[in-house]
Amino acid sequence: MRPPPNLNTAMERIPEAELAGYLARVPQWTREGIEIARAFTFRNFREAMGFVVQVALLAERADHHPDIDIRYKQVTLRLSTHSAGGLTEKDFALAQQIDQLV
Ligand code: H2B
Repeated sequence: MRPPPNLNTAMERIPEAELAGYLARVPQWTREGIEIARAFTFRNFREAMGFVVQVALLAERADHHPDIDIRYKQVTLRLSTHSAGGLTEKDFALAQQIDQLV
């Protein structure tokens, strides 16, 4: 079976001057240094975990994995491209897909 096309694609860090444009596409995410982060609050733990599972499926499909902090019904996601040491298009693409889940 052929791997998804984004596998093994070298991702380059987005230059500082271009970051504002990318951030404008995901206004609910906050830049925190070399990461972008967003906190989500659900009605209960069950709904929070349902969301986390959906994020996990997206992450596997993209071969790109957010840091996930689960605290009862609040989930905080942090995205960064470890291999690039900062933010790449992969982070913003996944953030947009995650935004569509809620
Ligand atoms: N997730 C994130 N956030 N950054 C990465 O650099 C990364 C990843 N690398 N998920 C992937 C997996 C890499 O380890 C595999 C081998 O493609």
